[in-house]
Amino acid sequence: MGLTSSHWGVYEFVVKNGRLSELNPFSQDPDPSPIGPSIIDLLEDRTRITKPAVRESWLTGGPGTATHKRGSERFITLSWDEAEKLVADELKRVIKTKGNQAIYAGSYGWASAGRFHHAQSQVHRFLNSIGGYTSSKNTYSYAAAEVIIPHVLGGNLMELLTLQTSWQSVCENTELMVAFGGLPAFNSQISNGGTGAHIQRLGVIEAASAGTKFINLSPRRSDVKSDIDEAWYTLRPNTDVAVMLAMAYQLLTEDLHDDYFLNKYTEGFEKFQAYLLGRKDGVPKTPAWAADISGMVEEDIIALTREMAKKRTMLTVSWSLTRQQHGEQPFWAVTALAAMLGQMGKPGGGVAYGYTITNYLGNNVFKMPYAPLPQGKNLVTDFIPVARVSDMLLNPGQKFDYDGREYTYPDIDMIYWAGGNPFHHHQDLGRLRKAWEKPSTVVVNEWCWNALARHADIILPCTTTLERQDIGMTPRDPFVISMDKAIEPVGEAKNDYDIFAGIARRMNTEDSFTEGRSAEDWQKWIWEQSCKRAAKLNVQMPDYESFREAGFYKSPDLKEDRIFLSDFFKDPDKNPLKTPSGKIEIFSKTIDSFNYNDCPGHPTWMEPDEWLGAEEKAYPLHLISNQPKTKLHSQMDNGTLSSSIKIKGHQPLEMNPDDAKSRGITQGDIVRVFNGRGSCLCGVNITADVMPGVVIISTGSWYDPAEPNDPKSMCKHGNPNVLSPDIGTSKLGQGPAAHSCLTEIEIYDGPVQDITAFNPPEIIEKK
Ligand SMILES: Nc1nc2c(c(=O)[nH]1)N[C@H]1C(S)=C(S)[C@@H](COP(=O)(O)OP(=O)(O)OC[C@H]3O[C@@H](n4cnc5c(=O)[nH]c(N)nc54)[C@H](O)[C@@H]3O)O[C@H]1N2
Ligand SMILES: Nc1nc2c(c(=O)[nH]1)N[C@H]1C(S)=C(S)[C@@H](COP(=O)(O)OP(=O)(O)OC[C@H]3O[C@@H](n4cnc5c(=O)[nH]c(N)nc54)[C@H](O)[C@@H]3O)O[C@H]1N2
Ligand SMILES: [Mo]
Repeated sequence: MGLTSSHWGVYEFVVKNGRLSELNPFSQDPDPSPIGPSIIDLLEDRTRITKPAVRESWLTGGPGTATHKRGSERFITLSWDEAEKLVADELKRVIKTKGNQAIYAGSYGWASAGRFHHAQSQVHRFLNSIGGYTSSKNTYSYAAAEVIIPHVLGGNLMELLTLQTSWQSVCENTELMVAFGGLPAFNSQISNGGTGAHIQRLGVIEAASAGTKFINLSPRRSDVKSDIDEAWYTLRPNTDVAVMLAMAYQLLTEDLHDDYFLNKYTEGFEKFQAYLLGRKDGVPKTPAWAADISGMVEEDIIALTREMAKKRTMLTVSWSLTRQQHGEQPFWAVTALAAMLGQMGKPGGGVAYGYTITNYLGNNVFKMPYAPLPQGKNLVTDFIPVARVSDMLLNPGQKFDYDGREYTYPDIDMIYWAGGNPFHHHQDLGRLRKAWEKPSTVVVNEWCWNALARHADIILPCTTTLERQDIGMTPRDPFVISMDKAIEPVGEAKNDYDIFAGIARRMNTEDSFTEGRSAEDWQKWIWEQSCKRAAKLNVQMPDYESFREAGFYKSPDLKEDRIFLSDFFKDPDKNPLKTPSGKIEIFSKTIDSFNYNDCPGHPTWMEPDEWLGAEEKAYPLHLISNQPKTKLHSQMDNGTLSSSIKIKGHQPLEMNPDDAKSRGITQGDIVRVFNGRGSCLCGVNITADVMPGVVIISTGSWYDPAEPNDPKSMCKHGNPNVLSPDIGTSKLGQGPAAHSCLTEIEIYDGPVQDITAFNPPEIIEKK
């Protein structure tokens, strides 16, 4: 018995005869996620990587040999001694001949919960201890918002999200919640760094029973439909901004906007007003105009706007709205709209950048100042916006724009990835595979033979959380968990920390990486530093031993209800925002001065390249690739829960009955989804919960090319990223734009395709 923590929840584990046999919900969790127990069958599954291994051509020919064979070649096992030496020598070679900036270790991704054994922290600390690496900025989750919101509200988006209006305030005050992108309740199973008690779904139910009316504006019905009676209005994907602008127009022309709020708290409204009225481009942003773009009914836009002005209204946006071309605009436009309603800073009103998207939003937690594992200093200044990875690899030396400045892509010769899976998260996987051929060497720490591991030259097997002790600790969650080691490491797997310590030893830099501390020493150090920081806020945390003994620690309750921007609202002179004007920037002089054609100085509707309203469409269906409800991204795709919803082994695709009928498709058919970038096979779920013209493939099915040597190959399994475009949201944010994607679908009548993603590659045991 013991406790373990994951991004999807805390569980009590049971071990029998050295094997994990059960994961049971944490006693403090009122709404546990069923994702957890999937790990039980996977720890010793055939997909487990049990020994260090090297791609055959790389071993025989050296760095840079037959890089087009990455992903399809067999591996030769090595001892840890040999593997550590190989990686150390290769790092030394690259640093000596090309410089540290030639190592790309953006290493984006979610890895595991647990503060010390956090793979990215480990790889970054290690590489900093040997001179640094080319890094990445922002996330795949909401990069466009991460860059635009600091211009509009100041500060940092991740910080602001933790200050969001609490569910309590919503329950007590919100009369109307208008959710662009709906309330994806399944997504709230997750919270990065660990989830002690799941609160989001219960928050929705409680608010609904207290009288909050929920409106879902989305191409898809919300998952909360089984819990509450939400009103659903469909709109074409990527057209929310047009609807928001029309609502703003309606408020303005019916004089329902709050002039006092706009004058006192915002900057540059006149310019936005001129745009709304069409003074600039001759196009008034009327509800009729927006209806034409979005497919919404004009009268619905008008009626909703009037209702919003009358009631205490919370506007909320899904993060998916940022993962589309011009993904900066929806978050800016919704902020401008909320400002016009004049309820920002009032209980239950204003704007939220998402509820139910992850578990910590609106959870009213006292923000504990927990200490991180120190990262050291990265001496390399080169970086990329994270989703520009293929651009960087394909175009060394090329210039790119980002947030008002011009930068240059470095020339990458080595990739080091630990925690994260680019063959899950990146768009246009065919293009990524071509780009992935560029560096001489790819080193990956992984525990399972997913597409990332297969595309490595040197693969180093790491442990999972259940094979090591850690502390589950994040300021976003009230529960700090003493994570126990459940079983011994499987095969020859090692903790990421020990892997890096071993490589460092061979580079004579072990001391600067480990500082002489064991993993347990570091955990104690993190705990003690955290206690000191907490004491400064008058919070007494238990000592390390008492914490370990108790199993978990719960941070103090927050006394007051958190209301987003309430200090600013109460006294904007004393508590100005961190923007140039100190106010909400509806027009931003800074952004305007960048002169970007794809991100002007105020919220603006711009047609995406791929959308349903385009005059000429190469493909007729809009593909949304949302988050998978049965797992976190690609993690445990081969587990029982994820497998349980597959259709003949393929990823399910949701489509409207009309679209199915016109193509002669019936429930459960296997279809080929295709566009100019690629194709994949899916099994069909026909449902009226998706609007006509839109299809949905959740992400996370392990990439499984029918022709492993061909980057453009069809994915047999159903990974939507073979179809999605690899373009930046704009020159400002350069975020990923997976959701601006058109496709076509036909019944698949080729030979039956077995799913091979879960067969490990051929492995030769070295004698
Ligand atoms: N089309 C499309 N694409 C998307 C999205 C979308 O909506 N549509 N969403 C995007 C979003 S929001 C995100 S955040 C990304 C997520 O993309 P990722 O975060 O890259 O996806 P994960 O599958 O969570 O990858 C985590 C990896 O870490 C590994 N791992 C787990 N524990 C450890 C450990 O202890 N050590 C090491 N070394 N490795 C470990 C896992 O096996 C797994 O391969 O995807 C993005 N991609
Ligand atoms: N179970 C589970 N939960 C997760 C994750 C997971 O992998 N699994 N991943 C986590 C991560 S890393 C993140 S960043 C968050 C992401 O959270 P979100 O970005 O909010 O989630 P998505 O599921 O991608 O999208 C939610 C819904 O947005 C709607 N939508 C898509 N495009 C549009 C549009 O143009 N307009 C409108 N109005 N609606 C649109 C669709 O109905 C879609 O189902 O989820 C987190 N939660
Ligand atoms: Mo994300």
